[in-house]
Amino acid sequence: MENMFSLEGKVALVTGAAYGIGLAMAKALAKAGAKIVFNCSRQETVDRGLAAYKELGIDAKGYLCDVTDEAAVKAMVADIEQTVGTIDILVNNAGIIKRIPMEEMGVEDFRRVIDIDLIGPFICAKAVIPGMIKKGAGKIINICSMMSELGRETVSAYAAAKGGLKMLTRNICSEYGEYNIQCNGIGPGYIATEQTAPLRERQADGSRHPFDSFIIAKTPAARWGNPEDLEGPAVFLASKASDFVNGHVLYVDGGILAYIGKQPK
Ligand code: NAP
Ligand code: GCO
Repeated sequence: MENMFSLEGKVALVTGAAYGIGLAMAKALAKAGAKIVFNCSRQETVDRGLAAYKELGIDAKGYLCDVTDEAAVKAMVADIEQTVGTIDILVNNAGIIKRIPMEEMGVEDFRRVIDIDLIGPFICAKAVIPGMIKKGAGKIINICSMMSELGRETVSAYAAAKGGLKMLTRNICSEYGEYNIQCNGIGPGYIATEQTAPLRERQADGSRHPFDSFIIAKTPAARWGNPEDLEGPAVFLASKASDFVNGHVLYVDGGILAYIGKQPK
């Protein structure tokens, strides 16, 4: 059974994996035996990630590469294939959110979120698929969201991107399943990272942020997720254990999607 989850000899590219959910998943993939490569769009974040992996005893390779820059992504993948090996596992984790009421949101802001959260995963998947076809196997894991299923105020661009990412996941499954490439999604619930920090900020009187209380009431687990909650799902979808799982989005949300929510006291 253990071998089923082994990633020994595999090369995993985890985009945006300098901290947060990406770092946690990369750490787990490394623990299962994978060689980790990651990229960020800012040098200081690449450096932050390299220091974090060193601290964890993981010999990761970092690239300065914006996932929306197709030429840069192609060059990064070519360099990885030359210096590390064919990419066996791609985790499309890099992503941003802009919380702006739609009627106030500029089209450039909307476009930037779509570029990073949807077109970036397309660009990265397109770059690694030829190598996976040549190798006769591959795993692509797209990091979706609750917003792949649900909307809420101020996140129109993000929800549109993550909804699209769910369908891109299903389409890669449909188009490349015959090459033994499995493409699945992970849909994290509300996870305590820098991206959601504004939603958890303590109020001036020390009380919980209203959104924090809202999420606690909407989650059967009655807690925010931690990046570590994504470790097992990532190893499962990256390993032989999921070779017949394709086009699926695995929600790791503490049960939010199944629950109407607790009646406020
Ligand atoms: P985070 O803490 O904001 O980290 C995002 C990472 O992506 C950073 O390393 C960032 O580094 C990188 N990144 C951003 N834009 C990039 C670009 N254009 N090219 C390359 N790298 C880029 O985010 P997180 O909370 O860990 O979330 C990670 C993923 O999970 C995202 O796709 C997010 O949408 C998704 N997600 C998060 C939650 C949650 O509750 N936190 C829930 C569901 C889904 P640079 O800025 O230096 O590029
Ligand atoms: C928000 C949050 C969410 C989370 C995540 C939920 O503002 O609603 O940032 O979008 O990031 O995507 O799954």
